[in-house]
Order: sequence, then structure tokens, then C-alpha cells
Amino acid sequence: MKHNEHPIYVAQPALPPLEEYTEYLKKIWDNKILTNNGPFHQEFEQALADYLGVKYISVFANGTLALVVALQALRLGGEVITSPFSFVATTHSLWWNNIKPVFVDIEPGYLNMDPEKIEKAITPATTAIMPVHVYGNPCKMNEIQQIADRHGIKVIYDAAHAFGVRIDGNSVLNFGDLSILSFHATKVFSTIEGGAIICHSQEMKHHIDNLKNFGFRGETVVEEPGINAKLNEFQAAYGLLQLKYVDSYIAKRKSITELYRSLLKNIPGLSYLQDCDNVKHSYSYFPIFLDETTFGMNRDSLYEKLKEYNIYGRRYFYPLISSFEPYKELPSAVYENIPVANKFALQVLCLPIYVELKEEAIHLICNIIKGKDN
Ligand code: T4K
Repeated sequence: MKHNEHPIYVAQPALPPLEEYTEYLKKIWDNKILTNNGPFHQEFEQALADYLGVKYISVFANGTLALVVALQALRLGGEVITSPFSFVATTHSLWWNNIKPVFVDIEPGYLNMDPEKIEKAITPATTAIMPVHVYGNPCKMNEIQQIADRHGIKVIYDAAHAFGVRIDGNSVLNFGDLSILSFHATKVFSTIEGGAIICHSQEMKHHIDNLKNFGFRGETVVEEPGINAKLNEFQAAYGLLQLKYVDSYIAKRKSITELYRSLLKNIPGLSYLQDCDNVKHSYSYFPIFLDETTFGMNRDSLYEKLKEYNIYGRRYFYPLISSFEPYKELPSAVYENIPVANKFALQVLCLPIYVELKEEAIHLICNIIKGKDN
């Protein structure tokens, strides 16, 4: 049984029933509004705000543009403190705004930015902190906010992984000045490509809505140099349909997570993250961490071994953003500044997790990990 017939990827989109989507398509065909704040777009924003428990949301063509525009919306410049342990889009959004990224290390518990390391990275040029809720686990938001308030700087959360995540019943998206989401095909909730900015006032939502639509306010007035980052009607309709099913998706992902945890418990040198206290999770990823000496195999060997079975885990987030060409010469990219991030980047392997992942596949993956594959 060396080779699994169908490839098992780290992610697979959960598609809603096609017949239901065609009903939406018929409406689009009838009214011929394909994009530019059409009826599905408006309905989607309202339905999303209600589902997520947030007041103001503006949907975007993707999460990366949402990040870029979030920084524009606050007119940030100078330096922004961020995490190297993320998808490269987080730091790219700073570069696109001509902002200097300053990397701060992560904490070993949930691999989010370590609040204790933030303050010493603040300089007179610092304008904001941009932490990431990695794998959907909430950052230490109260501590981060206190630091930001002390220094009069903004907080923008990259919440790309944190769709539907709540802490003490409150959406994590209600923290900070702005948060962004990604609705990419590989995410818990998807509009194929897509994203959003969550803000806390009607005025800011107007501003963000203008920025994603070339800066237009009305038909003839351009107030600011905006961009085109709109979500079209096909994607908004797809999103509306996804909202009907997302709770069942999350429930399925939770049961997959629990099965992984039970099959992989008590393996020397292998660890995984537990649920956080008082948090409703959406189980976006299932990362495991391998300590080579105790586990007896390094992460890359396991990654390759799984590939032999047609199983494709992913090393999110390796390499660290700070080691990529555009950022590796930054003073904050040096190893000594981010040792925890460097350590976990070498240990992490995200195992497949998606709605249609079969139990047998999970057993197979865990048996391979345990060396019981022969
Ligand atoms: N901030 C954070 C923290 C993020 O993680 C991301 C994106 C962003 C910002 C930016 O948001 P977006 O601009 O993307 O909305 C994937 C995703 O493309 C990316 O959205 C995501 N994070 C990142 C963590 O993962 P890749 O390059 O690893 O994707 P890819 O195409 O290799 O897909 C992984 C596997 O999923 C494939 O091996 C097969 C499967 N797959 C993929 C697609 C696209 C499918 O089965 N069907 C599909 O349609 O980046």
C-alpha cells in the first residue's frame, strides 16, 4: 500500500451544492449586475457581519488586497511591527505601502507575536503593530492593545485564519483598529478568492469602501487614490451559500482535529496545539511539531515520506518571511532576534484537514507518522 491512489492535499475547498449555486447564477443572469457593489455583494456583507458578530465589514477581492488597503486606510508609514511566522502576504502588504517591516519573535505557546518582545522593537518611526492570529489561535490581544495605547500606535490584525473565531463569545475581529480575513479556496470559509476588512465605525467603512473602488464617492467625485479590490457578484453569491454550510464545515473540521489529537497523543517528540481556554475555534489548520532528537526523524523526512504515499502536508510557515530575499537583510531578520520563530519553522508540518477528508485517510496519515506503515 505504498501509494495512495488519489492525492491528499493539505487543504481542499468545500463546495456548496451546485444546484443551489445555479439558482444564484440565474439571478445574476437575469439582472446582469456582475460586480460593483451589486445586490449579492450588499446582502453578503450584511450576512457576514451578522454571522461573525461584527458591526462593519467590507469584502475584498482577496486577503492580500485587504491587508494593503487596511494599511492605506490608516495612512500608515514608517515602521510596522509584524510576525515573521506567517504567510508572505502579511509582510508584502507593508512593502506595498512603503513601510519598513520590523520582525518580532513569537511565543512558543501558540506561535503568535510575543507581546513581551514588542516594546523593545518600538522606535519613534513605529506607526502600528500587525500581529497574525496564526492557525486561528487568538493573539494576546489585551496585552498588545495596552502596548499600542501606551505608544499611540495602531493595531491591525491579520486574521486570515480566524474566520468565526470567538473569545469569551466575542469575535476576535472586534479587537484592534482593523482586522483582515482571507476567503481563499483553501480557507475554512471561502469565496474562491476573497477577503475582508473589519472596522468599527460607519465612517471608516465608507473610507475603506471608497478605497477599494478607485476612491470614488458617488459618480463624479474621486476623494482619494483608491484601487480596484472589489469582490464580484459570483463570489458574493458563492459566499452567501457558503454561510449556510459553514457551521457544518467547522463541526467536521473539529472532529478531524479531535481524531488527529487522539491518534497522535503521547508520541515522544511530536506535539500539537490544544484548544485555547474560552475560545470557539474554527480549526483552520492542524499543525504538528517534531523534535528531531526525540521523535527520531526530522520534519522534512516525514514530509517526504508522506509524499511517497501521495499525501501532501505543508510546512506552513517555513521558510520564515524574514528569510525571503526582499526581507532577509533587515536588521530584525537576524536569527538572534527571532529564535523561537526559527525553531518552529523547522519543526512544523501542517497535516491535511478538510471537510471531505476520510477517517481512513486520517488513520493512514497517523500510521505513517507512527512508523506503522509497513
Ligand atoms: N495572511 C495570512 C496569514 C495568510 O495565510 C494568507 C493566505 C494571506 C494573508 C493572504 O490571503 P489571500 O490573498 O490568499 O486571500 C495558500 C493560499 O493560497 C493562501 O490563501 C494562504 N494564506 C496560504 C497559507 O496557503 P499556497 O501557495 O500554499 O496554496 P496552494 O495553491 O499550494 O494550495 C494548497 C493545497 O490546497 C494544494 O496543494 C491543493 C489544494 N487546493 C488548492 C486550491 C487553490 C485545492 O484542492 N483546490 C484549490 O482550488 O497558499
